[in-house]
Amino acid sequence: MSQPLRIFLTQLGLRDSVHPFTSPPLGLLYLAAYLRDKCPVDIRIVCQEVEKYSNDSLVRSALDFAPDIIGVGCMTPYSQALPDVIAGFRAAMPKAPIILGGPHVSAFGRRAFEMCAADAAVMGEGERSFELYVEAVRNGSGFDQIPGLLWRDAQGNIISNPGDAPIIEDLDSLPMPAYDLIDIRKYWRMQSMPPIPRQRYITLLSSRGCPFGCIWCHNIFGRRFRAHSPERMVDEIMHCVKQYNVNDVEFVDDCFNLQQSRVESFSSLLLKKHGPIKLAFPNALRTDIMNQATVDALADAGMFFTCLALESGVPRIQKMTHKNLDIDKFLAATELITKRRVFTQGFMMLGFPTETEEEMKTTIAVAANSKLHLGSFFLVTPYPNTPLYEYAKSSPLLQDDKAIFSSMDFLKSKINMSAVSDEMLSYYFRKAMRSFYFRGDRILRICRDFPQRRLLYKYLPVFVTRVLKGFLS
Ligand code: B12
Ligand code: SF4
Repeated sequence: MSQPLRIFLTQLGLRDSVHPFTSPPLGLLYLAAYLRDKCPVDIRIVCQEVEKYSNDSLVRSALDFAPDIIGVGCMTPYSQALPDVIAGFRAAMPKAPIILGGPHVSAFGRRAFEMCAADAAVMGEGERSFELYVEAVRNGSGFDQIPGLLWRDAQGNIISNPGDAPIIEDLDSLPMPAYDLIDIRKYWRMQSMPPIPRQRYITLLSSRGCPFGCIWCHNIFGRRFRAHSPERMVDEIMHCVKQYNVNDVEFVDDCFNLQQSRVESFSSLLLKKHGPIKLAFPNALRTDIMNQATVDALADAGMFFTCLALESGVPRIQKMTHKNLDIDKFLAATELITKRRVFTQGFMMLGFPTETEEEMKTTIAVAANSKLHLGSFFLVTPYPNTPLYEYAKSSPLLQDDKAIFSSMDFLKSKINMSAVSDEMLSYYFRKAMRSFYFRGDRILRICRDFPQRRLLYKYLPVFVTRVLKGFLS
């Protein structure tokens, strides 16, 4: 048997006050689990954010491992570090090929690749392409047969292979994410997506792809919905309960509840095989397809927190953005969910193309009058490879790559496509917080339903800052 290849996988990112959240690097855990099932490899995973490594320390930690291949993933806000980090890896380990993947490269494609000196890049789902790349490095067989791969030839020319990155049709055929390659306890000491103190959770992706086609949305996993079976989901949870004493599961699907029957079968199987366990949905539930049966099934199985994405309270904008959410159904489902004392956080966006002042006021009012406990308002931000980005190209800011990278943040986007001035947009962005939180009934419901009431004091400074932001506007 050949020597195992040594593979260093890292996710770039530095924690700051704008991005105070972290969760396990599920993409790298899937890649590692898949690869080690296929061939002899020795894999190390280093999450820059969790280790609090500077770019130099990250390069040193790779050098200590002496990898044969380096794989790097990141999201767009950290992508400005890519050229330096890749140059550091290259200088320290000139023989190790460097491959990029993950959300940033999936969104920016060739432009992300051109900006740094990596050897190859995968756009979209990574398992199969990464396996093919590692095989090609091992066999010295060349990269031109790997569909959709971007790579540099010996002369440094960029080659873009035809086709798309191959995807896994049967998700149950994927091994469970390689949690054994990270110290999950380090993540438990950090704040995850739900604004609730928690310990002993894992992140679970039970499906890939979403058919809804909102114009701002990423397309990492395609528009076709593929899902794990309820059996596999329950097995994954029970495995982590046994191995890591987990008591809490955080779902990061794009649309967990697309198939109601799968949701109900999962909930009843979980209850049968394990009993209720804490379930959080910081990203994953679509409200206008929820009904009493699914709400009850999830609440009985342990759902204690969910995010619910309204985005806009205006039917014209729902239609224009292809989100097509039925606002009345959103409000009805929010009520059903909060009646079960599940803590909720709404996601709203301001600054859609052509959005007027009246429409912003409507969204703020719909959210403020809803039964949501918490509300987060974001600025509409056009990411490449989305229809919204095509629209936004009319903005002069999009001519400049630097401006694009520094603008790709939902909290401080600099690309205003709405019908109001920058000042007005900024005013309503802050006013939204005041209108949402400065309500006695909401404050009472937050105090009553917060999942860890004795720790609520920890979040008081956050609430106060949010409300004050509105007053200071
Ligand atoms: C959980 C999550 C987070 C977590 C952290 C996730 C983590 N540790 O990776 C937190 C809460 C910290 C977070 C924060 C933000 N997030 Co977020 N997040 C997600 C979410 C919901 C799930 C991520 C996940 O686990 N997916 C499952 C895994 C299996 O998929 P994956 O990571 O993409 O990995 C696959 C491929 O990308 C590829 N791959 C990944 N890495 C690598 C590396 C190599 C070498 C290769 C070959 C392949 C490869 O293979 C993997 C398996 O197929 C996604 C949406 C989604 N459905 O993916 C958004 C998403 C990734 N986030 C997004 C954004 C924009 C943000 C924020 C910038 C939001 C903001 N405030 O403005 C911040 C950024 C903060 C930061 N730290 O950078 C965007 C990213 C777009 C982009 N161009 O970067 C996404 C796609 C959602 C969206 N709205 O479009 N997020
Ligand atoms: S429903 Fe969510 S995941 Fe699906 S396209 Fe819209 S924003 Fe993306």
